[in-house]
Amino acid sequence: MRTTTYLTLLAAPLALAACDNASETAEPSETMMSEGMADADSMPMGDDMAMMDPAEAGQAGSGEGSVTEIDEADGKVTIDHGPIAAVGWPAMTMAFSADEATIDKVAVGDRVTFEFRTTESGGELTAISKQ
Ligand SMILES: [Cu+2]
Repeated sequence: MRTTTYLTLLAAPLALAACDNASETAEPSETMMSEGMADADSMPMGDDMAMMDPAEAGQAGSGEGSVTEIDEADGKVTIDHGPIAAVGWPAMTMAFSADEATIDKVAVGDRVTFEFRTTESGGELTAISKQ
């Protein structure tokens, strides 16, 4: 009887340890899967980039496109731009925030080259010039 009790006491912590190991190995893959799905959900940017992953903010990029709209009151320049590989953006039409001096350099219909940095809500123009 003594031996049996001893083994039972030993077996219990071992079983718990085995359970812990099992859940530890299962968790990382579950976490990676759900993160992957979240990324996939936030990737399509369409016309508005509000869904962009905030972790990507602050990247610099440059592109080419056409100015389709200017909103001086809101400080926005909307550009129909081509793909921008540096930040992983497909071609799209989107509004960039821009200061007054930048806005004054362009007009609707202009073909432009521009530089920007990404922000949580999309992008902010740092330079723009007519082609
Ligand atoms: Cu864009």
